[in-house]
Amino acid sequence: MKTNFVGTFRIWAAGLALVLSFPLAGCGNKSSTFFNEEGVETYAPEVPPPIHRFFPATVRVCLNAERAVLPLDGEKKYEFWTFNGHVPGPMLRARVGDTLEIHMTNSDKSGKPHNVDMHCITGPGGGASTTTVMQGDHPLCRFKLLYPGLYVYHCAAPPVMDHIANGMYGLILVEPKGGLPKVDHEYYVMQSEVYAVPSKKDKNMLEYSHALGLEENPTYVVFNGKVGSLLGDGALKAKTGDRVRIYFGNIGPNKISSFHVIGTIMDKVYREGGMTNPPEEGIQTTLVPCGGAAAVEINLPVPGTYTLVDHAIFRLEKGAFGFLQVTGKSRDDIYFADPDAKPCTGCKIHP
Ligand SMILES: [Cu+2]
Repeated sequence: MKTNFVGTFRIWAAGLALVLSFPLAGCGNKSSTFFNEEGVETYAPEVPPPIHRFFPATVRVCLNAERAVLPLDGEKKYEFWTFNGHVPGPMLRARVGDTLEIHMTNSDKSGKPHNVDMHCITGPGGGASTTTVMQGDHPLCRFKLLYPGLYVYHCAAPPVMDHIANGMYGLILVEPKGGLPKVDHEYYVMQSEVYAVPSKKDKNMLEYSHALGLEENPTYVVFNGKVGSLLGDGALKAKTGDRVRIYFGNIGPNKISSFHVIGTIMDKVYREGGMTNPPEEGIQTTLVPCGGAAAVEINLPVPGTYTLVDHAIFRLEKGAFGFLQVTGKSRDDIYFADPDAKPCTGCKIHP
C-alpha cells in the first residue's frame, strides 16, 4: 500500500491526538482536545470547506457584534445589527465531537449588550448566558458539539426579536463523523424578514419597525440580507452535470419558508437540518421553520436559470427570490422544445 507523507502525518497526528486528548478532558477552563485550529468563517453564499481530519479539535471562531449600514432594496440602506459586519453572519463549520471556542466581542456604540445562542450548543441559552458582552468585554467560551446537524445561531440579548430582526443570525454546520457526501458546489442561503419604514432623518435610509414585526407584516422577505443578493453577479453558479448542496436557513423571525427551486426536484433533503437522518428524496418544496434549516441537494443536467423562491409566492414581490445559473450543453433528451412544430391535429382537443 502506498502511503504518502500527508497520509503518514495524519495517522501519526491522529494517534498523538488520541493519546494526548485524554489527560486534558474535563480540565475546566482548558481545552479538551489537543488540536486547536482557526475556524474558517465564510460569508454568504460561500461555505467553509469540508473537514478532512478524523480526530476532534478545538475550533476557534471570533464574533464581533457591530452596526453596519448596508444596502437593502437597491435604493435604500438600513443600519443592520450584525455579526462581523455581515448579514447573515459568517457560516461556521466544525465536526461532531469538536469543541467550539467562541471569542465574542462587542463594538456596537449604542451600548447594547449582545451574545450568541447557537442551536448546536448544549447548555443554558445555547451559549447566550455566557457569551453576553458589553463593549470592552472579551470572554472566552468553549462548548462541546454533541450532535451533528445544520444549525441556526442568533443573538439572544433582550429583546431577542429586535436583535434577530435587525440582522444578528447565521448558520453553523456540525458535520457528522465521516463527513458528508462530496458534491460539486456548496452554497449558504438564509431567508429573513425585514420590518422597515422610511427614515424621517435620511431619505436614503430605512428604519426598523418593531410594530410591523408584532403585526407579522414584513416589508421585505429576502435571501442573504437584501433584495437581489442572488441576482446578477451574485447568482449562484454551476455547470451541467454538477450536484449542488444548498445549506438553507430561515431565521424568520415570523414566517415559515416554503423553500423551492423552480425547475428542479430536490434529489435529497435533510429536513430541519438533521444531517444524520436518512434524507428525504424527490422533494418539490420543503418547509423550513423559523430558527431552522435544511440542506438540499439538486442535480443539474439541464443548462439555464433556476430560481430559488419561498413558494408563499406573494413574497416574490417582497424580495424572496434568487437565481442559480447553470451553464453547459443542452439536453434535448430531458428538456426539448420545437417552436416551429406543425399544429397538432387529430386529438380530442385539436380535431
Ligand atoms: Cu445582539
